[in-house]
Amino acid sequence: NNHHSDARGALIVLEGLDRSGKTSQSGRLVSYLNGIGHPVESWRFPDRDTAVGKMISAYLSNESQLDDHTIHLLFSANRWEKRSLMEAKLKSGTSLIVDRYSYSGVAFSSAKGLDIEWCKAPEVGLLAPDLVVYLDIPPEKAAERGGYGGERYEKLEFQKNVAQYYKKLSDASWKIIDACQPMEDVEKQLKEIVLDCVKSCQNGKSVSQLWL
Ligand code: Z5A
Repeated sequence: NNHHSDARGALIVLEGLDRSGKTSQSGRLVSYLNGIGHPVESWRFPDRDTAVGKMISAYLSNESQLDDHTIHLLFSANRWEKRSLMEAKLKSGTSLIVDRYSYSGVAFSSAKGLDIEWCKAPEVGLLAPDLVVYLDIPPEKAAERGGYGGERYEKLEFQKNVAQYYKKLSDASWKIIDACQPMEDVEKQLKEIVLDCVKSCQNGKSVSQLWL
């Protein structure tokens, strides 16, 4: 156990299209890190349990209608309401594996036609991830997995558009994993990348803020 007093947790974000495997892989990562004695929690955005999260959930399931700007700001608010808890967890040495974050916020809203800079603005000041892993899958392949449910964004044409915005947002620091591989292969690659990141955060590197 190399968890010592000044060690902080790592903020690790998984991004990717719907059905790319984020949920499956974050579960596996958490078991792995716990198994080697590293404190870790699995988080996801939207967090549908908060008051804001309930509004988002109703919107996604088409039970309510909202203006595109309004829902964008709610997604962002849903991250802001978790910011201080997130920071406290990291400071206390717990790593967070987060299924979707600001990049989903910007990619999905921009794909609807909102200005990308406008979309980034409310994210400024949120905690910057130590690592972003993009689970890369062609939208057509993702659509074949289990089939889309009835949620608002689960449509092939829209997912193709989202993929383009993810590309615009990505930079050289992102780790891209081919998400069409068998789950075990994706898992193996993820573990290596994530372990490196967790270790690098234990050396006192401070948490920075979006948007770089
Ligand atoms: N959204 C937004 O607009 N703005 C924001 O700020 C945020 C989100 C944060 C809800 O997200 C929607 O909100 C989402 C973006 C938008 N809309 N869309 N699309 P969510 O997190 O609630 O839902 P999701 O992440 O899109 O869906 P998901 O179904 O949870 O996908 P996933 O986690 O990436 O995949 P999975 O559940 O792990 O796997 C899906 C299926 O594929 C399942 O049957 C697996 O067994 C299978 N699978 C997974 N990996 C493999 C491999 N490697 N091979 C074969 N089969 C696999």
